[in-house]
This record gives sequence, structure tokens and C-alpha cells, in this order.
Amino acid sequence: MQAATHLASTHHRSTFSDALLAGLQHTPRQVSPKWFYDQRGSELFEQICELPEYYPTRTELGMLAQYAHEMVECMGSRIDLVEFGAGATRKVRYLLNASPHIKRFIPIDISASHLTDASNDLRLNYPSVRIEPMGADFTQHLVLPEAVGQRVGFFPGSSIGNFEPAEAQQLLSRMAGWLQGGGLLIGVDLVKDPATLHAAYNDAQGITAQFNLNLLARANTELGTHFSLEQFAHSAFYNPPLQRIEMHLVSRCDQTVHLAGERLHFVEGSSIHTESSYKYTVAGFQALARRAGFRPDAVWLDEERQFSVHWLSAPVH
Ligand code: AVJ
Repeated sequence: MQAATHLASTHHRSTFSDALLAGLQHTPRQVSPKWFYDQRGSELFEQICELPEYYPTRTELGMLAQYAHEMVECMGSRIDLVEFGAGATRKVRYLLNASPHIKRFIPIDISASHLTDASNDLRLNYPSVRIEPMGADFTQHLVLPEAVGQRVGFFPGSSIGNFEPAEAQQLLSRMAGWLQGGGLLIGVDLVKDPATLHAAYNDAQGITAQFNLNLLARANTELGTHFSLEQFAHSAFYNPPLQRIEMHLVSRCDQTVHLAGERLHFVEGSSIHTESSYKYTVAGFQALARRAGFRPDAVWLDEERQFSVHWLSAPVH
């Protein structure tokens, strides 16, 4: 039984430590949202997906339930499927149910333990599909095993929105390289009224706030820091000119934290930028995909035009 390689190694901890220190010594202070996803963070995100305010997940699931058959039509007759940031692997099951042509599924996720459980359950439900999980950070160097059919990528949930547009283009062009001859099925959250966006990242139960603050709890657990979570406040707001939601942790007082032997001082009101979630128009995203080397093809929208799923063909070059 091939379990996902365990990432919580010293390498991973040192990488987290280095990234956090570099981000907190940077002006403005910023940390990549990928560090949200330890076991606790992945669990909190699963809770976010159930929230009434957080519309992206249920909207995309509804679209997969309605259009999966059309989506797999684009993928060919011998599919080698890879998912970037597979998490709980809930969404891919609509594709696996809709197509008998998926020979292998490679779920990739930075949260290895979360991935192993999900993969074992997939093997039980889809015995004819080779399930080969990869515990990896797909934003870093990635080597995929030899293809066993058309290489098809699956990148749902608008996780592309977490990347700065230039980074998003770079990541998409790497994906276009990996997926040559096949394509990418990608979920992209759309620009909409700021009130709906604000609510989606400021839920009444405070789960998103816990998800945001968990970054500091993780540092305390893994790096031995002494962040006082009560002394930081969750802040999330929509930035219209940049068409992005910004999440921050705001210092409630003047305080000092030690990390890797360095002394970090936070004045009251200063913040750590912990996540951006860019929103796109259909045309804006298609232009970005084209610049990355894809040929935008089919697009699916929900009735309220809140969310989009795109099929991007990856030309051979
Ligand atoms: C999983 C990255 C798509 O940005 O909407 C949810 C993560 N952050 N609530 C998003 C998230 C706050 C989510 N993505």
C-alpha cells in the first residue's frame, strides 16, 4: 500500500520556519496561505465548506453534479487524472462516477495525512482506478510519474485565486507543460457584489477566523513560538481595485514574539497578510489562461453566475 510520503519532516518544519520568518521580517508582513493546511487547518477548511455564507464549494459541487458528464466528454477515452490540492477528494468523485475512462487518479496535497485517509476510501469505492496519492507541494518542483493516458488536471475550488496574477500565470504555464495533449478542468470564483464576498470570509460562527488564527497555533506547536492568539484579530475584506479578498491577522496590542532566535515586534493595529483570494471575470480568466499557453474551451456557469468551471486544452509543443 503506497502511503503518501510524510511531509511533516524536519525539512517541512524548517521550510515553514524559514517561510514564516521571511514573511514576518518582510514589509508588509505576509505569509503564504499554503501554511494554513496542517491537519487542523484542513479540518477547519472542511468546516468552512459547509458554512451558509461560503457559497463556492456547494456551488461548484452543484455544477459537478449537473455537468460532470459534459466535462468528462472533453477529457478523452484513456484518462490519467491528477488533482492539485485534492484535500478530502469529494469533488473528484463526480468525475470518477461520470467516466469509465479514468485509468489512474493522482491526488496531490501538501497535507499528507489528510490525503492518505481520503485515498484509502477512494480505493474502496473505485477498485478499477489506480489511486496513487502524492504528498507534495505542487507550487514547488514536481515530477509526475510516466503518463498512462491523456494527462488531465483537476484544480477546483478557485484555489488559483490564492496566487498573485503573475504567479497564477506561471503555475498555469507549468500545468500546461505537464498536461500537454490533455487539458485542465479548473474552478474559478467570479467577481460579484462585495457584500456576498465579505460574508463568505467573515462567517457568523467564526470558523474562518479560527482557520486564519490556526496559522499562529501551528507555529506555536511546530516551531515553539508563543503567539497569543487572543492578541490577534481576524480581518477579511474585499479590495475592489485588485478584485481580491484579503485576509489579515491584526495585532490587538504592542507585542513581541520570538521566532528562530529572532525578535519580532508588532505594534497595535499592524497586520500579517495571510491570504489573497482573487476573483475573476470569465473573459479575464480566459485571457490569463491563454497567456499561460492553454486554449480556453468550454465554460460552465451556475444559474446565479457566481462561479465558473473551465476546460482548458493543453496543446502539445
Ligand atoms: C480554498 C483557497 C479557494 O480562497 O476561498 C476559504 C480558502 N480562505 N475561506 C478561498 C479560504 C478563507 C479558499 N480556497
